[in-house]
Amino acid sequence: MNATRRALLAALGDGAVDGPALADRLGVSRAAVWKQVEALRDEGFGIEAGDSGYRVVGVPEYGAAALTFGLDAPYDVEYHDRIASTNDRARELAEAGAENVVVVADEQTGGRGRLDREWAAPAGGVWASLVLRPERPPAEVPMYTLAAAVAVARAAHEAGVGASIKWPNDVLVADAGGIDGERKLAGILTEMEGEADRVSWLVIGLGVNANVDRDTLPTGATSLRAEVGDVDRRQFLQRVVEEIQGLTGEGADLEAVLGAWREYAGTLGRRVRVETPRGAVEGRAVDVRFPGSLVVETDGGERVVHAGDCEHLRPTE
Ligand code: BT5
Repeated sequence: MNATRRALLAALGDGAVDGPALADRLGVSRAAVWKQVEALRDEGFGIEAGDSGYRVVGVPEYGAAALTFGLDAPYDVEYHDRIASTNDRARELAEAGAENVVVVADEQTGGRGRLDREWAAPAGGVWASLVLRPERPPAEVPMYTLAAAVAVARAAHEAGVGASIKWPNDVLVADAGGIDGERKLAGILTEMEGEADRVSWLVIGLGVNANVDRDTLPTGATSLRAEVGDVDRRQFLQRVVEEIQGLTGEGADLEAVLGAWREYAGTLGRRVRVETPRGAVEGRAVDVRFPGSLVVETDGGERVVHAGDCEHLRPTE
């Protein structure tokens, strides 16, 4: 998206603004403003020209301009109707030096989960990948995954779905018929490149089953549509991006993410089995600790797990 259009969307997001003031603010001619306004109309924006200037009265459902309009976070949006994987595209952009971009798709044909598992991503979901370049050590990156899970859980709650987080990155909804009584609503795939002391780039991939039918998803999955009906994906994704920005952006205290995570944690207090690269750890999950590790009380004492696949066990198992 070019800078003029981005600035125009930001200005219109603040309320009605007149042509000359817009031209001034954007540093372009009034004719150029008019041309951009026409282009936004062509994309489905309703823009009224009244006494007080241009005013947005209708926003398209989804897309780059729609997502940029009113977004309270410093992100550029790249939108695709269909793409193999937003994470792959985000990595490409990251490797070329991009920062603060969110790649969004309506549908993915080669969506990936962790460890190269497949991620079903039919049209109607919220499939998005953020490119960040935080000045932090790689060891702190798991906190970004936790923050993303909190952001999704919060947005789901606001949409009326009582979602909880399974350590570290699954957002689940309770359902007696699901796997272990829970169904997966969303997953997060964080990828990065960095030196020993500093992250070079970070990609946070968000997969939220939004306006999709349950029968187009793997067994054990659920969607916002199945839980509460369709949501406004534009608002939902904007909330998630703004929340991630609030939790991890400039000036944020990364450790504070732990408190927010505990609020939505479904794992704490549960019996769990975590498959780690160094074998399975089984016991009661008691806490989460900086930078995102799970503390498990086992028969052999307390274990701190940094990475792995976590399974919630039934109390009797
Ligand atoms: C995840 O992996 O949960 C991370 C998923 C991240 C997807 C996003 S979408 C945008 C971005 N672009 C990408 O290509 N990826 C990211 P993991 O914990 O490994 O879980 C994968 C497992 O979840 C699969 O093996 C299936 O069992 C299950 N699964 C696949 N698709 C699903 C879906 N849509 N909803 C719920 N579960 C699903």
